[in-house]
Amino acid sequence: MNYQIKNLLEYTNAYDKSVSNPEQFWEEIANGFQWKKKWDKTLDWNFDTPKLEWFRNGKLNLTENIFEKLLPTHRDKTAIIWEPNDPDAPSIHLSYGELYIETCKFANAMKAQGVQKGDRVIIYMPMVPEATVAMLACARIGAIHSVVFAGFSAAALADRIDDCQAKMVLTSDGNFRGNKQIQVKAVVDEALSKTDSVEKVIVLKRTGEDVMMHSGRDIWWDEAIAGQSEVNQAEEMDSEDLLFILYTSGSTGKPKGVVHTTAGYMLYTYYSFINVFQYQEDDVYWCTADIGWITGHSYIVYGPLLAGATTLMFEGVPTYPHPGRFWEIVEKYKVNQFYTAPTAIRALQVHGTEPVEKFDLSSLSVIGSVGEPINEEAWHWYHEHIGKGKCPLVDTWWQTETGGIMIAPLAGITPNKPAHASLPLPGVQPVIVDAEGNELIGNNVEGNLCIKFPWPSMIRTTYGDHQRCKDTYFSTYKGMYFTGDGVKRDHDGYLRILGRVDDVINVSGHRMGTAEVENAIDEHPEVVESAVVGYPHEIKGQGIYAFAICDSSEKSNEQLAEEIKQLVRKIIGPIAKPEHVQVVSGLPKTRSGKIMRRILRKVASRDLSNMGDISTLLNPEVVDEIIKGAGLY
Ligand code: 7RM
Repeated sequence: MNYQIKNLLEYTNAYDKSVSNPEQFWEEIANGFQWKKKWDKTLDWNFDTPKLEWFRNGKLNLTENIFEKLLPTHRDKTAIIWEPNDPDAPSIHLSYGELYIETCKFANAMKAQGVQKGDRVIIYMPMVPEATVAMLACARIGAIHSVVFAGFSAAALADRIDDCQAKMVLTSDGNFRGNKQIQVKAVVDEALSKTDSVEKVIVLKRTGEDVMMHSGRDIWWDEAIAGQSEVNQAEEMDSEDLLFILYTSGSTGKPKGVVHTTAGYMLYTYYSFINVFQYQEDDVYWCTADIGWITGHSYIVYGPLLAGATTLMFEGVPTYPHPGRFWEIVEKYKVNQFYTAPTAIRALQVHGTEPVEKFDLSSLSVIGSVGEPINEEAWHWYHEHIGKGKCPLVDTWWQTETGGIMIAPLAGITPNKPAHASLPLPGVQPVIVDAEGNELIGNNVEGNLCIKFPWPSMIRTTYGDHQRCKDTYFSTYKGMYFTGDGVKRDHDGYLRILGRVDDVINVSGHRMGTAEVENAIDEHPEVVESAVVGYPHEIKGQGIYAFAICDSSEKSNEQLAEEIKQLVRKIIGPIAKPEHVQVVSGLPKTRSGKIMRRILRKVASRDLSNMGDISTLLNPEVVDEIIKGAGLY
């Protein structure tokens, strides 16, 4: 694999070059791709406007770099392995040749339904190969896809359709998720009753349930592709033409449409994929994310396929029909690289090691984590019981806005330190700044994480509102991209992400990252997961309020709470001892597993006004329980 770093010296050299001559560094990688016409300026930027242009006037089509470039050598290689929700149902193996045909047919079908270059297409689909086909077909014809997680409500879907004025929606009749069957098409119908930009809906038959088909608007997938040609001339795209929009919910208000463009995103997802995971030609790679998240875009679909990898797509959930399902799949397909989220690890940790030990995980060579800070206990459990102590664990820090992995170990090459994302990838220039924006240099410093130089897959704008992009990311610190995360550079020079900066608690003038306190709480043998927030405290400024999920204990909640307080006192010190510990059965989570601290902060401050939208939560029902448990009813 070209441009794959093989040892520490190569990493250091690549990194140094990427800083001293970033343009030349990325040009060399860009030269390995197929262009219809080469670019005339590699990079044009300023972080004030902000203006971000990579490979100006280059012409290409991303999918030609998966198909036309790779088919001569990869036609019969498996591109996608699909494992269905039901373990007894047949799996699917799609070769690069077959994926190409499916993509072309669907590209032609969309065109026949009136989609043109530049049109927005919403993808609201289950985790099936057709969802990947849909994304690639959009890229093929120059339509801009916006994937919306198929568990979102009609209101959330309608907001997104409306914001980007989508012309088409791709969906299914229903979805299977664990033992649930979700009526997806009905949600689309409801969303479309609130918006008016959508002209056509293409519906994949997945569950076979009865659905309403609106005549003139809705068409079955199979009918749409019937008779379509198996070839399609790829649309010529500019480097900076939009590839996709992906919405991220801000803490309040409208969701932001993060915009990614063609060439830079292509380069960076490819480069980061082969280097972080150290993918080798015959490996089977599996990322458990949903394609509705950036992780699914960059590391199920684009990065792996651009690298000619075999990427596994799983329709179901980790605990169905049993809590060993992930490991069963690893054994079944001899998965080599496995990439998941700390929240999934902790959920499986609760079931002990028995479901793990039933399966042969010896194929694994790299395991990865993404989405939130991974606490040390979960890190060690994952490393020891899944990685058997021999697999590098890549803790990958990045964001929807960064498009690809920014700070992470390169598996087996750069050092692996528990709960540390460690070192930046070549091309990434992180800086730690204090509240005034002064750069903190040297080791043993802690502050806000910014990036001071552009990288190819960075956010270009927020769709339809460039000012919002500027205000959110480029205004806090002049001349820098602000990530919103806190970070520490430890005594060895490795970076540890401390979580969102708005999670920082300040107790009597002592800054404390929520992750630090949570790590201590999680050391308690009966704690499964915890979340801490600050709340206004008369004397200390802020006090610490902890929420903890505890497992099958014979102890009372009061006893557990007291033990947890004493444990934190012992591990971090009296300053970090929570004022309150509330034992809960669940924490409010977003669909990608991030704790919605906003809600916990409200409860902790005993203020239930303006709770905001909780409909996008995975488990809105726990909110009531938490409010009651806090004695607020
Ligand atoms: C890929 C993704 C981004 C936010 C980010 C962080 C947190 C993600 C890690 C992490 C600590 C990690 N995109 N985050 N990965 N924190 N260590 N390895 O998750 O846009 O959905 O979220 O997630 O706070 O800013 S995202």
